[in-house]
Amino acid sequence: MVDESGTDGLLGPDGYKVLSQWTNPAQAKARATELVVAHRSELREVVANPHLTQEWAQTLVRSARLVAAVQELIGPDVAVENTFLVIKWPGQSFEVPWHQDGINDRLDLDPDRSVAAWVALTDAESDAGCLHVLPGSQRAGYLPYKAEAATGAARGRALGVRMGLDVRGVPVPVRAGSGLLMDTRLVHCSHSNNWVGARVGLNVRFVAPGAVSMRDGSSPSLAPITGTGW
Ligand SMILES: O=C(O)CCC(=O)C(=O)O
Repeated sequence: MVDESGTDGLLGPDGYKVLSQWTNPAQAKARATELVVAHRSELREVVANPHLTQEWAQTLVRSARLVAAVQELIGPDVAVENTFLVIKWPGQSFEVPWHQDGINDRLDLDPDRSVAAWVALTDAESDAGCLHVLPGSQRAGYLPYKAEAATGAARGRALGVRMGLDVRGVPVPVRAGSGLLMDTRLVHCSHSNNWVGARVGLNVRFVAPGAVSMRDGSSPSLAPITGTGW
């Protein structure tokens, strides 16, 4: 198992919290239906950074309750560093490996100035490929990772953290319109969707000023949500 001697971080000992009703379930489901219709013909599974081009995502990342919950954690000035839409089609194998949201080949995020949100547009119960988390894993800090196999990388999540085969994690089922706030070091994964309908969720990395360290020394590309310090 991982060494857990580090700090609890912004989200306390478990490293995550359920965020109830950032929007109402009916509105979330209506959006999910539109996305399912738009992407059904090619069974598209991931869309990277929809907040840069798609109005629904620009609105979603500005949802008042979501932004207020993020501000409570990282302060008043908030920007989006990345978004990632995942559609898990029923019966299609799509495993997202154990990973941490705050580190990849391009950058790492200061866990005291950033937070990952996963927001559900459909109900995400255990059989529908909800997130599984390892509570307390954030205390180990960022862990070594490896690139996922080619199919996984094509799906846009290329980073896997090696975990023992016996590590199962805790499923966190949430309803449409709710979600999770996670420490950017929290190890999490999700399994395939064996429910009858598509499971749709958006991952959002929110940052405060100075949270992003780019490996090549460049400036991060951020979408400011609140504040002027950008
Ligand atoms: O939507 C999923 O099932 C996984 C999303 C996730 O873990 C991520 O984008 O970091």
